[in-house]
Amino acid sequence: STYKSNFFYKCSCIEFFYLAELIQHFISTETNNISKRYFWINESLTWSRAQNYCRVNYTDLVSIKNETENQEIMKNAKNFPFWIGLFNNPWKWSDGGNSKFQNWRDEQPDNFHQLEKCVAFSQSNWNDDQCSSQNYFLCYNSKSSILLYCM
Ligand SMILES: [Ca+2]
Repeated sequence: STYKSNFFYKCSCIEFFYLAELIQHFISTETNNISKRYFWINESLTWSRAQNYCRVNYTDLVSIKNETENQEIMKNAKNFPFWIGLFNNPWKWSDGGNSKFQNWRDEQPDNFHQLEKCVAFSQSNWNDDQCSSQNYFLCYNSKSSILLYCM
């Protein structure tokens, strides 16, 4: 007779998806976004169209929670300026993150003509800009690559 290991618990699809969700949640919250990947979008859109594009095709516009991410995002930029997920002074991140990290350019944000409610990365720091401006942008994807397999 063949030896059957019971190390592999045979679970139903529902259980499996639930388990995968839990693991994914753990990866994105407990670890330092190990699974976060950045995607440069070489298309000029308004801030809200860029946000929508990222939400449909990836997770969201990038959020920048610390200097490490700030550097990482700068490395992924192919052009400046580009939209990031910060908007609507008092500033909020599009993905709901509540990081206090900020990297404003000198004398910014200036909310020029009271019309600047969206934030673009320009060169090495940030500037508030009109949301209707068309900029390139950077999306991120936090989905981990957990293989779903069930019978
Ligand atoms: Ca400005």
